[in-house]
Formats: sequence, C-alpha cells, structure tokens
Amino acid sequence: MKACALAGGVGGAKLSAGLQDALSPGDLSVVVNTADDFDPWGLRVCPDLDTVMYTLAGVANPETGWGLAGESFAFLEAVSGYGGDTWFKLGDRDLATHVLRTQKLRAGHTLTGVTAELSQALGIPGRILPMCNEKVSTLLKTPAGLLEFQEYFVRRRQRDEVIGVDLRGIEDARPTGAVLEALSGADVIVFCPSNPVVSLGPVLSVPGMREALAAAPAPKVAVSPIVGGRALKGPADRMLSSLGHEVSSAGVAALYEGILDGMVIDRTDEGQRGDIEALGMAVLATDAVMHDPPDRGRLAREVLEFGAGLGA
Ligand code: FO1
Repeated sequence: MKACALAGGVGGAKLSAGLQDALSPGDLSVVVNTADDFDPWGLRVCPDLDTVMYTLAGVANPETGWGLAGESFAFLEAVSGYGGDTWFKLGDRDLATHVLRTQKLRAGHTLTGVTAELSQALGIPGRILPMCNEKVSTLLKTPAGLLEFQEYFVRRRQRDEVIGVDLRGIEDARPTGAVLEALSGADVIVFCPSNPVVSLGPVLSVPGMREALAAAPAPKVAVSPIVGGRALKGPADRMLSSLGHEVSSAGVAALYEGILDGMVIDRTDEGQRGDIEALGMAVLATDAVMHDPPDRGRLAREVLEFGAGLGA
C-alpha cells in the first residue's frame, strides 16, 4: 500500500515515522509545509522539512522533537561571543544541513531536489517532498504587529494573539510534479495531526493543491491535533480560538470539510462523532495521542486500515 502524508513539524513527523514503520520501504511520501522556512545568517532553514527528515532517519532530538540528538552548540556560543542573536538554536551538525542546502539552492537546484539528496544520504527509504519549490513565508497578524513565523513561534514563544495569517508568496507557488505524483499514486492520503492553520493551512493554500487532492482517487483521512479541546503540541488551540474557529476535533474537521472522507479522533472526543459525521466524514475514535514510538506505529496502522476501508 502506498501512502501520502501531509505534515507540519513535530506532530506530523511522529505520525509519518509510524507510517514509515507500518509500510513497505519506499511506500511513504510526506508532503511538508515550507512556509515556516526562513534565512537566519543567510542560511535557508526549513524547520518542518528537517524535523520530518531527522525523525524518519531516526536521528531527531527525542526531547524537543526538532533538531538532532546529541547536538553541540559551539557555533551559537561563538555567535553569542560576537554579541549576535542566538534565540534560534541551530546546532553544529544541523548547521551542515542548512549550509549544504543553501549552497545547492544558490547553484540552482530545487528545494525538492536538495531535500531528496539530503534524505537519501540519511538513509530514508521514502520521499520527503516540500509542498512547493517557491519561497512562501507565513506572516502572523498580532496586536504587536505583523510577525514572521519563527519570530512569533521561537523568539516570542507564541505569546501573541494571532488575529490573521498572511502567506507571502503563496500566489506564485504550485504543487511540484513530485507532490502531484505522490497524491495521484497514493492508496491512502493522511493529514497528520499538525496545526491546521499554520502547518497544513499553507500546504492546502498552494494554488492547485486542493484540486490535486480532489482529483486523487485515494480516500483522505485526518488525525485530529486537538484532543479534549486542547492542542497536543504548540499554539493550535489558541490560534483556532483567536481566528474564530471551534477548538475541537469537529472544529478541525470543519476546516477540512469537502476534502476529507474520514477523521481520526481521540476516544476523549467520541461525543463529537455526530457533528463530524454531519460534515460528511466517517469517524474513527481511538487512542490518538502518540506517547512513544510504539504508539506511532499502532496509530499509523489504524489510520491506514481506516482509510483503506473508506476506499472499498
Ligand atoms: N523551536 C524552538 O522552539 N526553539 C528553537 O530554538 C528551534 C530551533 C530550531 C532549529 C532548527 C529546526 O529545524 C527547528 C527548530 N525549532 C526550534 C523548531 C521550529 O521552529 C518549529 O517547531 C516549527 O517551525 C513549527 O513547526
């Protein structure tokens, strides 16, 4: 069975790792948000791509979910010694990824090509696919003004109320050939439990992406990132609320209405089954929180089975 996952950072990477375990080598493609990308010190950093890549390669930092395990920070200490900004924690070995990526992008390679080279070198059997090759940047409207995504997320620790989202450059973006192929060739398409506003929101906003999803014959299922009215990780709950959406699995399902065939929710949210079914989606209520690697594989198998059943 071939699966195509849509993912943001840490939550998306966890379920993608479970899908990789559950499938035959090479049968997983992960389409990843790149609107968090930015250029500290002139280097192209792609946090979600790298989080997915390091997780699938088994080298991610298990405590943070992003960055590399056993990392050192001599580069940052040297930057600090010069009085430079060190709020974005780039590790020494992680730096190699950004330096090589930047060098290749400047030499004219596409982000898709560079990501394939890096992930193959790390021994990943499947394909990690940027949502597009064009540069797209998430800007958040807050009472403190317009903030770049990493400024909001890391530097200001998500303390600002988000009252709007602007995806700079999205109108010129297009799903890549590799993304279109992964979607059309999939047996199941899985929306990972990523932030529906700033992680999967940009992926779905790439002009042509919703049409490609609609044309793909595979059943489409999402795993809710909201359990018991709270986000599993990050600011998704506060963001949904401040943008006027319901903070629940049903609220997330409403954002994906017309795209999805099924929604996987935690047993805690069983009471929302009727509301989600009313949106035209089948519901699987299970243990949707991934506490450890065995949970990831178990949830992934359940999601694949649920999705495959919807296609029958
Ligand atoms: N997240 C943090 O909260 N603090 C950091 O210093 C940080 C550094 C970082 C470096 C490389 C990388 O690939 C990711 C990093 N992240 C960091 C994670 C990242 O900013 C966010 O998790 C995503 O952008 C949201 O999906």
